[in-house]
Amino acid sequence: MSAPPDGGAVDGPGGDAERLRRVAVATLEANWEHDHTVPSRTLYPHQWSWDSAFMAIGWAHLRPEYAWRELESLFRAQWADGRVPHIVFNPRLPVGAYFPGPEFWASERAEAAPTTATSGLVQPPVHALAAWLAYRRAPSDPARAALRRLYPRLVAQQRYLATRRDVGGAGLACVVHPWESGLDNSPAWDAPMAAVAADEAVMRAYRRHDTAHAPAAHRPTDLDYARYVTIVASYRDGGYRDAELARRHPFLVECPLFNAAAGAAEHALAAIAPLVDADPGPHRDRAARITEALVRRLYDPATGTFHPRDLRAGRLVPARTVLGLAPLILPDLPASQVTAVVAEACSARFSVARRMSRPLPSYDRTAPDFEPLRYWRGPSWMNINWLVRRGLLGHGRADLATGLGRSMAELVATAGCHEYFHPDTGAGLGSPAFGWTAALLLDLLADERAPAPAI
Ligand code: 9WN
Repeated sequence: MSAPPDGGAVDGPGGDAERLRRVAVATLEANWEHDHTVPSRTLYPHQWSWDSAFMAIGWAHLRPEYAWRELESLFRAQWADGRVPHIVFNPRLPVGAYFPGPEFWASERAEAAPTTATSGLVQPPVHALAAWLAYRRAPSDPARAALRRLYPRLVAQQRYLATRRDVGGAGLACVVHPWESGLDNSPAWDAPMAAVAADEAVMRAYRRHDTAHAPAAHRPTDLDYARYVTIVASYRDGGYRDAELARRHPFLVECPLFNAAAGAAEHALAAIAPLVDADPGPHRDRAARITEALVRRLYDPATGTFHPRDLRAGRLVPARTVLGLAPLILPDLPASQVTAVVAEACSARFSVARRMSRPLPSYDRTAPDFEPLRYWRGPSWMNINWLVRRGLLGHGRADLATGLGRSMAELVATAGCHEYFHPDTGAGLGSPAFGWTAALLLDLLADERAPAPAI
């Protein structure tokens, strides 16, 4: 698909948008698995937490009932303490379908875990936003009934993060593993990960599944994996309990994307509350507190962007990654931070513009260690672009959101529903039939036809 010369919508008279929509629909349908959507049949054949939220946003355009089945199946695996696990394992799959599998996580040994095998980590809490967007896209009595069932679970998810995970005591949740951020090997984690003592030899005891399906040069390294399993083992061996994390856990970071998602969740819950006879007031208060804490703890006026805070080292991580742009999704982000972060997005580091040839990379493209092929260290991803586009729209930058949206649609039109993309050439990387790429493309195409209001 070539860019419309007049800057018009992607669904021009050529019918490209319809072709694109069909590709997305076919991908999503092919990844549906009895009550959820797999991110990828090969690389990630189980249910992932934030993927499911993005899938629900896509299903709302196609089969709204699947959006609710998707979210409800995920929340059936919610732990008694409120955590929503980042992987829910499909018991029908053979051992070895994914590493680390259920035998490594051993969730059955943890007090708060459900009977279904899950991981013990979480992922960015984008689910309340997804539930709200799915409802708004296709309101109905069954949708409202599903919202009513989900609401207390969404509230419990937020409570878990706001209490047990507020290790820094300053009103932000911390992630205890890079997998919790969703941006596993982002350069944002290099400094805190370097402090995790791990021996690459640990990996001799395991077989990585990912490198059988994707080139090793596009994936995290063996040393990354050695640290990933070491951090999980430490958490798991303490029963995945969060008490005393500050004293004993090797990786503790306040992430701007994770906390922006938590803030957006409170805004979404405030919108949902009146539909389920609940009080929106507490959600509005919590949303305001999260935004205030994000600005106070994670914004650096010297760089004009947000950075993760490494709680063990007691400092902000200097890397300028796309995580720093995520607070744009907060409708109440103060104007001075909006201006600064939009400037960061439009800088040579991320190149957002009214007319842009490629979507945002995941990392500062001017950094010497920018790696255009390696996973979250450079490639472009649809979910992050989708979030930033929402943020731009919400802050009155429809001009930039249009440029970004168009570059996203063109990328998928050329390369297909890949997992991630080379940020310069646009070549498709990772899994070729990736769930959230398809789901969020459907949302983007619908939004281009009839823009939805912010939250
Ligand atoms: C570990 C499923 C998940 C995404 C993450 C992405 C990747 C897993 C992996 O795949 O992580 O959770 O095996 O690399 O980084 O964001 O949710 O699509």
